[in-house]
Amino acid sequence: MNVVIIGEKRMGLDPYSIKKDFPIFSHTDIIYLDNAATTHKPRVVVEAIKRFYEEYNANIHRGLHELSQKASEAYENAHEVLSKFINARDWREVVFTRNTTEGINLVAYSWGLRNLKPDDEIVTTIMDHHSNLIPWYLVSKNTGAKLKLVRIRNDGTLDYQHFESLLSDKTRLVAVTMMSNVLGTIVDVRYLARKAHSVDALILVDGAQSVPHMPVDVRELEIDFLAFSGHKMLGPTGIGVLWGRKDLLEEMEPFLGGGDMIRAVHWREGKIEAIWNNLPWKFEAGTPHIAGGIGLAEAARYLQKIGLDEIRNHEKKLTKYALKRLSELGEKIQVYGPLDPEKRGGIISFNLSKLNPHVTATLLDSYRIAVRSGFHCAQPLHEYLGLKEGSVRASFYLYNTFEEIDKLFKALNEISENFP
Ligand code: C6P
Repeated sequence: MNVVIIGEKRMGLDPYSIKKDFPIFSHTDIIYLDNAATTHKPRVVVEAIKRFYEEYNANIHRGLHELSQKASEAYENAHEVLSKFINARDWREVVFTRNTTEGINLVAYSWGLRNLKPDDEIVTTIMDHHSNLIPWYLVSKNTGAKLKLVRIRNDGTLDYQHFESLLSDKTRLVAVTMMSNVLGTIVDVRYLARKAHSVDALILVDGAQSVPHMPVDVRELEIDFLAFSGHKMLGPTGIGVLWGRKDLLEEMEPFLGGGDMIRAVHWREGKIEAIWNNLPWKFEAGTPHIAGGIGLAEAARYLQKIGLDEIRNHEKKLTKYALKRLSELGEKIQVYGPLDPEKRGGIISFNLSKLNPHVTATLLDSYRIAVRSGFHCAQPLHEYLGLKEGSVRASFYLYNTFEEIDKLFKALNEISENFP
């Protein structure tokens, strides 16, 4: 039982019992606060992958034999599970990619390069990850389209007024993160989607940090594309999702060419003639990460069983508590991002005065606390904030406890006393 219920009242999830579902926590006592980088895997995910390799390993869509049929069915079913996870209309709108980065690049190459012209504009934000900046930078270099960046306000939230001022009938795409991997800022994607559509632009959402931590419903958000990674939501590395509106995916040309993305290839009058496969296979060229897809579906089932609302609530409480404890360090610490836990996820970046973030992270490691330090693949944001050396980042998930936050506080307090 991972959710504590007293009488009829749900008391939130129990991270101590959740920890027992994760084999890694019986092998190490490290306090893991690096969940924005990647997350641990519950036993059910590891076992689903093991079952595939041990019991029905085969290639998909390439054999009439029993094993291939079974593998194909499980892999196709994984698309269905993920489509329900984000409330897509149709499982065929779910394309398995390697990760968020590949999903965004797929749209950049298949849609951006073919559709954008020199007068067009792409709007993204200063707090976006390199994965949602560089593909659009490349597209703008290749097409001449202009790239515009929305600022953030002093409290770390998106400057919606600035966004509106950048939007015009030249805007063809809004590419935006739903949660900053540095500030934890949650972006009102539905609002941006409505505004983008009002000027006939599309909206692509980077869901790498939001999809694992809160309910994300592509229909309710009224968005056009959503990319996210399996490894940040308890699934394996090397598998991710690009969801796209079916009519858009149908219109787009394939990203990669090869096996399975093709229905037929003919050699006629000295020329190749190719007919693309149906969605989603049109965008899944070559043998895919079959075990990864199966493992990701198991991760999604596990998260749904606990409940994304429960997870969001737990992280909100952890964040509120962590912000309070860190504020006890007073002048010795600078914490970035919104102070209101309603406006942010379980990601807190900070610096201890005068200490290089890598030094702080290394010292925390000696306390057996895992955090990340540096630019977190969001260097423009750090430059915008004047943080030349980057920041230290603690990021939480469903298995983190208040006790662990106390230990983080204690360690930071000792470090700041030793290195005033
Ligand atoms: N951020 C972090 O430590 P990939 O690497 O493709 O799975 O995810 C890319 C990505 C895209 N958008 C956001 C908002 C992200 O946070 C990430 C990954 C990790 O912050 C690794 S750099």
